[in-house]
Amino acid sequence: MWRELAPIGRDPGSRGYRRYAWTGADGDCRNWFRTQAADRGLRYEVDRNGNQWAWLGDPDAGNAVVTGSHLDSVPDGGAFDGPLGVVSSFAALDELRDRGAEFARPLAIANFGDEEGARFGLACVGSRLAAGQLTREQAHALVDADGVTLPQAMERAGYDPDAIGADPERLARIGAFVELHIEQGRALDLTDHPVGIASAIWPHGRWRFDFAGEANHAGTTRLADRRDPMLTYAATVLAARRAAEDAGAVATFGKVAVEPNGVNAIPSLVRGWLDSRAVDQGTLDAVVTAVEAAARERAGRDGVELAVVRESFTPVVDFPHALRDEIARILGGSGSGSGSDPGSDPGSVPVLGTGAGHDAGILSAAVPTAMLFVRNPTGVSHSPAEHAAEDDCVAGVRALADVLEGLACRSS
Ligand code: HGY
Ligand code: MN
Ligand code: MN
Repeated sequence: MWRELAPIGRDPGSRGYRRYAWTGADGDCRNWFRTQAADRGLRYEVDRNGNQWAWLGDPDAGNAVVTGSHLDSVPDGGAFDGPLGVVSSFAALDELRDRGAEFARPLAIANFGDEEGARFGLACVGSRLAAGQLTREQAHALVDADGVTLPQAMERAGYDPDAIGADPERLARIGAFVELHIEQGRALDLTDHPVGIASAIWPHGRWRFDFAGEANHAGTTRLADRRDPMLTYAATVLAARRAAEDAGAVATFGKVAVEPNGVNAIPSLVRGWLDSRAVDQGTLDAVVTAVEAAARERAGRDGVELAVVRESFTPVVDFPHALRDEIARILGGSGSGSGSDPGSDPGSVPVLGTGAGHDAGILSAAVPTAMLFVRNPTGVSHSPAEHAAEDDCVAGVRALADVLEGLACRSS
């Protein structure tokens, strides 16, 4: 499975993945998913929002145990972020069949569309639409860097953009959603556990800063006469780092767009996207407020106009303790809050928070959700260098199989 998926959407130069929503690479990933479902005799569905489902048993029986993740990537993302959860779900089902497990509840494997928001700027579009956290109108307003709207992109990929929207009936079928994901950090690497359980997801969001100045000649315009938005942008990036350090949070300007983007032209406009995350809402608000204040102060000195737009936001997610602790018991640990420090109780499975967003976080508002993390020896993610050891991936499949068996199967 892994080897069949690996070449899809991989850039030969960077060796990173470019699997953006509703592109050809996304379509090839979707075909891969459908083939895996068919190969296992699973009932395949694609829902009104383009999320894919592979069912074992009767979905209408309700109280289903669902697992899965996403297949799309960030620009030049790694091979594991998303796909490890989907591949491990199919492999865990194969394992359960090898064990002769008998299912007492329906089981589904899901691929949620556009989790990374790499093309249209909003994270978790497929799961947000399903959970009613994004309206059809809001989704239709999404536009990519080439001016292609989300509806146009969906239509070109053969999907009906007017069908998208909340899907409460579908979510009502779900009794529990468990997402396996490569850890995007090194907490597990500090323990001798290849698998951990998620406790929480930090609140996080994306803000677009538009710095509007005055285009002019780089060679003939006196410094005093300039209204250069690049200066304001640069000062804001440095202010973001200071604000994050002061607050024990994170802040990143990872994407910037310059108009007209000419070497010998003072820009008319610089657009910078801030990604900021913090352990709680108050801290996150304080960081973003400080960054915006610093940007406004500098804009005033540079004669630059500033507009700030929040493009994506996910509040803190506290995974429900009952499901979390049941999973910890299945995996053989005490679990119940075995300490935020993953190494706190060596006998138990580590329970750890994360600053990375996930579909399990979005769906947590509608259904009981949980996450399993697979050890990432370097912690690197959102990079072609992202990697997990095969033994740890196998341990993840076995752990997911144990969890699915414990939740969905008759105790044999
Ligand atoms: O950005 C994130 O936290 C996730 O990878 N979408
Ligand atoms: Mn990601
Ligand atoms: Mn992910």
